[in-house]
Amino acid sequence: MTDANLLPILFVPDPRLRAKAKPVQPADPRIPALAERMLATMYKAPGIGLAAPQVGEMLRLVVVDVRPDEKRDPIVLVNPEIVALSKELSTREEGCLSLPNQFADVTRPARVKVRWTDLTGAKREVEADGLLAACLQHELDHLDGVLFVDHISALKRNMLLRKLAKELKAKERDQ
Ligand code: K1U
Ligand code: ZN
Repeated sequence: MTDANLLPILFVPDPRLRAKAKPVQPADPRIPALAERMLATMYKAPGIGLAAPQVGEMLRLVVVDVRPDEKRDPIVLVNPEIVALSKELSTREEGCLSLPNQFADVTRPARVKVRWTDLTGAKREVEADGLLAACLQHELDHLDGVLFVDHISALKRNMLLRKLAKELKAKERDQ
């Protein structure tokens, strides 16, 4: 896949990152090519996940590969849903391709069960922990307009958002 197929990633404060995405209709013919372009964009970034609203497509579609440096093992999730969350919590540092160079410790349920439809139309389910659990929750949040900064204190969030705005402005000025 050439760079021409890469999709531009939206940055905060683009309002599309705060909107709720719509369900993908069964057998929507646009989905396989969009998922392929999202995967190429995610690997190039590089990232371990990408949700369709981050590339301006307001659809409930997510791609994930939590081991991008090893043999590629992508997952494409159409209309994913969280069906169970553990009571136990876990904290890890998160970043987001829509808030470049901003990181914060985020506390979320340690384990998650997610159900989705794959590109063949089959129903799939996974019980995840560790990085995959955090990544799936982060990506499914994007489908509802929720960002990782919504899971941290208002003080840290405002600091991080101000820092991001300053860095993006400087980048624009330097171009
Ligand atoms: O949704 C996104 O913006 C992608 C984001 C996902 C994510 C990161 C960390 C915890 C939960 C979810 C990223 O991929 S940020 C980049 C990143 O974490 C990474 C990139 C390359 C190698 C390893 C990690
Ligand atoms: Zn993100």
